[in-house]
Amino acid sequence: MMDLRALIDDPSVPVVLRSTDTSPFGRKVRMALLVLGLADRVTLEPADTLDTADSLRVQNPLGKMPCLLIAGEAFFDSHVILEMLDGLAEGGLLRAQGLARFRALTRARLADGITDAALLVTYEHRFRDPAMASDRWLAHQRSKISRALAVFEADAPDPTRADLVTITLAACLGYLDWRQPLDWRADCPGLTIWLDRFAQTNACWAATERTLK
Ligand SMILES: N[C@@H](CCC(=O)N[C@@H](CS)C(=O)NCC(=O)O)C(=O)O
Repeated sequence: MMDLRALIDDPSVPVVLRSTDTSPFGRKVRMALLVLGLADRVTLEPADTLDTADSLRVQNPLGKMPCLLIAGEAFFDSHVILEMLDGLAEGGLLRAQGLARFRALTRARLADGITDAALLVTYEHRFRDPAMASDRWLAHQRSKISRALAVFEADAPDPTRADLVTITLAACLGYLDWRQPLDWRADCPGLTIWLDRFAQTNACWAATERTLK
């Protein structure tokens, strides 16, 4: 069986990312591809998670994007994909070792958890009749977002770097700006500046801006 490196190096092997350009988890992967110099190797193929006929549901039975297809084999979720890409690029996203590595992985998961909670707020509005929306559930999710944002507000990573933690946090904040589950900019002035700095110094930010407004 060919190994991953050989598959990626073989231009006849298709590498496809199933994701819309609005998905915050997909944006993480797209930013990572750019940072690691792998973007040209991957074809972006949008997915519709609500379309029962979309092959995404076969590729990832959970019906979630992003999903990376290498020679037709599916790899998900975004954590797995980033780990795979990082390995291919010999550690460009996460150079830390030992305890520092697990601290960084935990921080990245924290930022992803904000995005997860924000998505649940979005879905509560999207899938439920307004009269049925649970204020208690929405408050529960918003409190996760607030607590986790406070951690980053108190101790933000270096915004001039594009690594696992900063990419994950930037994708998360971009999603909060779009979907507005709460007014994060009012609560987190430091992170507002942080995102500006990240955007100014890392070309992967502008290059992955969603086209849908
Ligand atoms: N933990 C997953 C989360 C992926 C996820 O929730 N993606 C959203 C779009 S941003 C999705 O596919 N939602 C459709 C659904 O939940 O059915 C990851 O990191 O990839």
